[in-house]
Amino acid sequence: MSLRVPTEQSFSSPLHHPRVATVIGRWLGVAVAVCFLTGLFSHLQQSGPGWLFIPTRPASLYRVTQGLHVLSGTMAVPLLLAKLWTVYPKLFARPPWPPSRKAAGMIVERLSILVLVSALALELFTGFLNTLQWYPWPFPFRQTHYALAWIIVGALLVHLAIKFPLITSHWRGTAADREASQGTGLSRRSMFRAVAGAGALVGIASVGQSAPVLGSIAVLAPRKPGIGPQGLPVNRTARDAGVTAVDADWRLTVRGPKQLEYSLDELRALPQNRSALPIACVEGWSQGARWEGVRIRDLLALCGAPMSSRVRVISMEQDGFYTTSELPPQFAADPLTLLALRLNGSDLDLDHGFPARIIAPNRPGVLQTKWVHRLEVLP
Ligand SMILES: Nc1nc2c(c(=O)[nH]1)N[C@H]1C(S)=C(S)[C@@H](COP(=O)(O)O)O[C@H]1N2
Ligand SMILES: [Mo]
Repeated sequence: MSLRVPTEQSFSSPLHHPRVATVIGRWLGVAVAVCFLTGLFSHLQQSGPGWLFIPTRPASLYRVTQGLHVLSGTMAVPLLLAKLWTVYPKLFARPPWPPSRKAAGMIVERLSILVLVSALALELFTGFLNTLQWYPWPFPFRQTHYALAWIIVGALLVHLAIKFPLITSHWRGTAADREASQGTGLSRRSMFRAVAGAGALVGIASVGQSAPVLGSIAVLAPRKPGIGPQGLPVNRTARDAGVTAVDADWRLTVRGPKQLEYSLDELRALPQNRSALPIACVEGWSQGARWEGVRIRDLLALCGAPMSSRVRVISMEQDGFYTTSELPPQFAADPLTLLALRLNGSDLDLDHGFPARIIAPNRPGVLQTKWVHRLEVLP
């Protein structure tokens, strides 16, 4: 038996045709673009650069963008696999010999594809594991995820530029394309249906984590709507956060022009307001809930601070990524932003941040700080 290294021509299926790569590439391109833009929005919200004004409306904006982020990333996985299958015979194409400008171009192209594919595969894989709240690696997830996103965008632009002539000539199916697709085996149309079907299937199996109507079939969703204390999922329990029962000498401190201190009963005696707002976790799950508590703007007024103040929120949790957060002025002043004491009609469960937590519109879950015991008005 002789072993022969295959050449590009050894793969005769018409499904390796550039027209197939173009069609699947378009779908993957849409998924990557949606994922990138929504991810950028999430990153900017969390890093909060001073120059950026984030509106507080629509109140559910972040819920939608982050739901789309996780959905498009998840759906990109089968699309990427299909795209790779379509083009892998190219791996066996021999560079022209002797070395020429064409060969050099081919090497640059190969390198850009190597970077693109490895960065995208790593991004999608670690991103998906992150939705499962599994961090089996030593590097900081968010920074790495963000850096990889830019590498992907850069490599993708190079890839699109190199392939531009091929993409434009196969953007529409031509008679020659259809001719080339005649063959035995799976038809091109069946392949497109199968790939689109696989994308739709993983989408439907995960979208229920942010669209409760589909919650019951969300087998890929680690968090199911409605499941958790007070009918709301918990991201980090009090126990994991090292927060134990809160006793009677608990006080909320508000530090502004005046320094104020409130016991829980005193907070309950202040004017109470209601907000219907979602928790929208960066990991993709989200759910609306009914909150009740004291408006942050009322606390600003009570401590003599101007309405346009930035507020730092400090948790009783000692160490962890989310022990503090900041409310930019438009968030602190928004009438929907509460120091919530109640959820869905009863006192907060300890896991949801008892005795007091932040809830604000259009805000990533990571910034909805639980177990708040101190507010500081920033100069
Ligand atoms: N102090 C503190 N607040 C926190 C967290 C935390 O780990 N510590 N987790 C945040 C995250 S990631 C989310 S999604 C929401 C979830 O709120 P819930 O557990 O009440 O649903 O709380 C946020 N507030
Ligand atoms: Mo979260």
